[in-house]
Formats: sequence, C-alpha cells, structure tokens
Amino acid sequence: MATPLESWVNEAAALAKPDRLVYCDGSEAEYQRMVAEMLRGGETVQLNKKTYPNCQLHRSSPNDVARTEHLTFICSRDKDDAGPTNNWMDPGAAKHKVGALLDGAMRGRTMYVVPYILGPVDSPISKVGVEVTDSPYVVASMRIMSRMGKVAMERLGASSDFVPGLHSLGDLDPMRRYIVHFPEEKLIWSVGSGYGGNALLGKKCFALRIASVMAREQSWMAEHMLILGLESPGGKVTYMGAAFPSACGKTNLAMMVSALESQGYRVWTVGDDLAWMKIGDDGYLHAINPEAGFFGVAPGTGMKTNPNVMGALRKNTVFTNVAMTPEREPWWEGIGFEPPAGLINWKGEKWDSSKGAAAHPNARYTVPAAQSPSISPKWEAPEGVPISAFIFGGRRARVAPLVYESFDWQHGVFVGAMMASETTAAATGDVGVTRRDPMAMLPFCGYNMADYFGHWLAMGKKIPKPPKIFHVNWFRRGADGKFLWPGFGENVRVLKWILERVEGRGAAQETPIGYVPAKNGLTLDGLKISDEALTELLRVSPEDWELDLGDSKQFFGKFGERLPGEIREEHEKLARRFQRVVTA
Ligand code: SAT
Ligand code: MN
Repeated sequence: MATPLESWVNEAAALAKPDRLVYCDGSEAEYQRMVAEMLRGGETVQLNKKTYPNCQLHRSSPNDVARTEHLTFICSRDKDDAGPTNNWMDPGAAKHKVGALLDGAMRGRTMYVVPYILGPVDSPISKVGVEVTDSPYVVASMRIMSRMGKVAMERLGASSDFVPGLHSLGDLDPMRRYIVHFPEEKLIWSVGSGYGGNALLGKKCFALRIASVMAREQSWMAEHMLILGLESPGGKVTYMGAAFPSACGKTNLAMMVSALESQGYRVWTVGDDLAWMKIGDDGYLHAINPEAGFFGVAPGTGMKTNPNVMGALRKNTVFTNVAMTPEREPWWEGIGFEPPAGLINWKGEKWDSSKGAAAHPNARYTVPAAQSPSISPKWEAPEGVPISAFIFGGRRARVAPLVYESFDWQHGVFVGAMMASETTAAATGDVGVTRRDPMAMLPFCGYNMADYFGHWLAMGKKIPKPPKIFHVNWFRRGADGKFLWPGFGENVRVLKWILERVEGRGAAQETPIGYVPAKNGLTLDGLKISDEALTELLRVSPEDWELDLGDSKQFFGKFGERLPGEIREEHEKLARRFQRVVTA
C-alpha cells in the first residue's frame, strides 16, 4: 500500500511527467550531488575553494530575481475569504490554468521529492511539508533552510499530516509564472520561477500563507517575524519577535553585535524571518523558528552592518545574484571594500561602473543558521522561547518615531494593522513607494486580512501573559534627507528601552500614539547624536499623523463590514487623541 506521501507524489508525477523520480534523504553526499548538478547546468559556479569552501554562486534568470506578488494567488472557494489585499483565483480555475502549465513540465527532467520539517525536529510546534521540484538549486536551498530528507520521512511515517507543494521551473517565462495556494486543501502549486519565496515552498508559501490559515483554525500564530533574545547584565535573556517587511533589516537586527556589549547587553539569534507561536503551559506565547537557515539580502551587508553573518558566510553558503571578483570571491555593494578590477556582475558579464549595480539589489545568501556566532543556545528548543515583546516596524522617512509602546494589546494590534513601509527590491515593482503592510504580512497572509486582525484580537484574550507591543522606525530622516539614527549595533539601545518597559521600568512620556521614550529614557552614552536629532527622532507630528490617518482609513475601508469593530474604534480613538492635542 502506498503511503499518503507516495500517493501524492505519484499524482504529482503523473501530471508533471518527469523522466526520473528521486526521494531526497538530506545527506551531505546528496547535497554534493545537487551542487554538481547545479554546476553542470551552467547557472551556478563554484566560488574560491580555499577562502569560501563549499560555496557557490547561483545566477538566476534575469527576469526571475524577486517574489512576484502579482502572480501569487490565494485560491479559496469564496473570493471574500482571500480578502481585498490578495489576488484571488477560483480553485477549479486555478487547477485548470496552472495544471495546464504543469502538465508535462518535467519531461526530460528529474523530479526531486523533498520531505522537510519546519521547526526543530522534535518540537510539537513543528510541521512537515513535502515539496516536489525539478530544480537542484531548490533542493540544495531547502537543505540549508529546513530539516530535510530522512528526518522528515521519519517524523511523517505513514501519516497524511503534511503540506504538499508542487514546484516546476517550467520555462521560466514570467507570462507563464504562477504561485497558487489552496488554503482549504492546504496545497501549494508553483510554476515558472526558481527564485526564493516563489520556489522554496517551505518559506513564504507554507510557513506563512498556508500556516497562517492553520494558525487561525488552531489558535496559534504564524508571523513574518524575526526572533531574538536580549541578554541583560546578570545573564537573563528576554525574547522578542519583530515584524518588518522584506529587506528592512530583520536579519541584521536578529544577528546584531550589540553596541552595549561592555554594559552586558547582547543579542542572541533564534530566527531572522519567520516565527510560529503557541501558548505554552507557563502562559507565555512560545516561538520557534520554522527555518534552519538564513536567506538574507546581501547588498548592504558588511563588517559594519552585520559582522556575525559575514563570518558565517565563509563556508557552506549558496549566493544568488551577487557579483564575483577575479579571485572567485563574492562581492556586492556595501560589502565594505571597493569593487576590484575584473569584477563579474550578477548576470555573469564583465562589470564597469557604467553598468549600474554589480550585484542585484535583491541578491541573497543562503547560509545554515547554526554557522552564526550569535545563534541562541535555545534556537532549537522544542518548547520554543517565551516572547515578552512584539516589535512592528517599517521604513518611514517621516511619521513614525524611533520607538513607541502601545497602550495595550488591542491598541498594539491596531499599531500593527497601521504599519506602512517604503517598498524594497525584495518584490518586483517600484522601489521606495509607501504602502500599508499590516504586521509585514500583506503579501503573506493566506486569508482575508480583516479576519487576520480578528485572529490577533482573539489571541490577545487567550494568552495569559501576552507580549507588550512596540513600534520602531530606524529609517526616519531629517530635513537634509539623511538618516537621523545610526541603526545596526546601536539599535540595541532601543531594545534595552523595550526590555525596561517590559519589566515595568524605562522612562516614557505619553503621546497620542502611545508611550515614547522620555528624553533621558534611552541609554545614549558613547553615541554621538545631537539634541536636535534626538528631538526629531522622537517627535510625534500631528500634521504627519493626520495624513497617515487619512491614508490608513482608506486602506481599512477596503475591508468594509468585515473589519473588526475594535480596529475602527482604535482609529477613531487615535484621531480624537490628536484633536485633543491640537486644540489644547
Ligand atoms: O523571497 S523571500 O520571500 O524568500 C524573501 C523575502 O522577500 O522576504
Ligand atoms: Mn521575509
């Protein structure tokens, strides 16, 4: 008798019609076979074996370099269940349309069966997925990003409790590219892309879009959050989850080398992108990192911005769309040294400055999490880590101050729902346009976001010891257009204030948007920052917020009657608090 896994694989194979079928075991030997296959394919090259042992550079097709949100669909039976912020296709129509593209797509190719666990192998919060794919790059990446192969087979056994995902490169034509999710069936199909979140189906497709649906059904949370532990003097570690949109510095924050290390404050990394959280017996929300690696943005990453990852990247790393030096070492803008003569750009061409950026702005590294010197001793704890604070954030040149604390859970959910950020290169489309991005989940929520806000509100009533909710903005600019806050390792000063607020300390002043640090609230010794810059960083401008209230009102309006009353109520309360300030 075929197991549920085998039955599904056979079905997928009957559709895609590969020449060969290979069940992956996750071994090192198999990984090396995948690498050899990638090198044979020509899109991947070996990097310097002495200075970057076991590292490769993969060059994706130039039209396949980021997630394509306009080609990503939630295929619920009822269109309203996908909501106004998702693209929707009828499930039958999607099966027909995308099925036609998958039909025979693997002819002449091998179908790799990749069973994987999201989360620590023995955690009750973890789940199993199975991706079938015709891309050795995807197999190799999944081996870094998840617990893959034999361990997953053993956890699954003859159970049908897994999320299937069918992926084929197809012909990589963006006109025949679709990433479709069936939330009722808990099924994913993806065709026509070999890139990151479009193709590594464990990442955004399962761990967020499908898992967010499961989380709502089962009273847990699947969030686009990093998880870090802040160690304070004496060795106590306080865990926090932080949601920022793609390419807004989650990885750098999670792996930060603290500027206050001499004072005993240190940051430990549990995860850099995703968090799955369940209420623990101790009443805290407990978080695991469903991933086992970091798929981070390379440009802008250097010894100044993320020394931990720079050390981690020296072995066993797959680079995607970075440039390469004549010594066959990776290079990208912001790495910290000038481009050497003879640089090859991400497209594989000889580079000179007339050719623009040498690395693609969304170039990435895929590295095992365990290689980071900052990895938390608890990162694979089966019970997860107890979360004391949630931090929302985005890129805002104006409006949002450096940090503020919400009044309570309901207000905090509203703060998350109000989130906005300037767009980055992580998704195709214009860069630098402000868009609303609630909880950094806009492209990743597998159901109607109005119901997602409702789920957050409901969870607040169920968690005996709910995290306090904060908002940060490292990206505020002064009148001269320059960033006001140095960011990176200095961000620990903000985390320290958050920790103090969690512990009922920390000087704060009440404003219409929440509690902002009092002038003496932040630890600023050793940092050169002018009084004016600090005032501007913490300023809550009624004019800016008025515009934001208008913009968010329009955004919330999209959800019509389905928007929870609490969100509308908080919006009105915020407007009223500003009126009081202005007329006072
Ligand atoms: O492409 S991914 O979704 O994996 C990375 C990101 O956009 O956050
Ligand atoms: Mn992400």
